Amino acid sequence: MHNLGRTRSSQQANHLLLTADALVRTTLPGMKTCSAIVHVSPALGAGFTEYTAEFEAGGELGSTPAQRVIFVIEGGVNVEVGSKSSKLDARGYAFVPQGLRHRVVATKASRVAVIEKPYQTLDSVASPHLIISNEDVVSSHALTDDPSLQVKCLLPDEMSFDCAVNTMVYQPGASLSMVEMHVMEHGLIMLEGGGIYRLGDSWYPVTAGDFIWMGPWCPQWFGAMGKVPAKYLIYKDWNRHPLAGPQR
Ligand code: UGY
Ligand code: MN
Repeated sequence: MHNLGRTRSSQQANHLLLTADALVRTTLPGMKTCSAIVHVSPALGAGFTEYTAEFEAGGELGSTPAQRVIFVIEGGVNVEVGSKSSKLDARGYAFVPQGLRHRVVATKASRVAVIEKPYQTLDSVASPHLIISNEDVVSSHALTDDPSLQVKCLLPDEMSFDCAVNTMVYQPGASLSMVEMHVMEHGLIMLEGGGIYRLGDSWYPVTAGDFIWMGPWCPQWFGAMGKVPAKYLIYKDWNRHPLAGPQR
């Protein structure tokens, strides 16, 4: 089936929308029975890379030169560090500090969001620590006092972490209260539902499975539409002086 050259995907100077019909799979070094859909990387000017890893049962990620966050969208994986193995089911996640040797091995066919970012050290601040958890046990808070927009911060609010990874859930009809423009960039995977995303000077219909990159100061706004809540996983660089990077 072809779409006569049409797609919702769009690449602009300060943002990218990738939709399911336009995704191309590749294998990254070290991957075993696993493929990657690379959504964004420094090739586009981003200070991080984000990909969806699609595992067969027993499949495995390769190593990374950076710190790594994984979030299980579907399926299950084991995160092995030394002799310890931790099982992550759907919505399970892990933060692995840069340089910590580990394995990520799927226990069944799985889809996992992977975010990797070179760590920016901070004088007199200890390195961040390994985290193994599940989104279900993280408490949420309302954004800008709007109970219909709930945020869960998956990483601790500590200066040792140079990035934030959050989930955001919008009830149908809920929206960001303002058009945001900020120094941080975002990588975003729509997990459930959909709505309209304003990026730059364009408004895009978006749905579960879409990926969005927003560059620094990309004007952004989202309104949830439809009969089910819209939910996304969102990354941003965080806790560092603007003159400190990121290294691109
Ligand atoms: O954390 C954020 O900047 C978030 N509110 N941005 C967004 O949802 N586009
Ligand atoms: Mn934002």
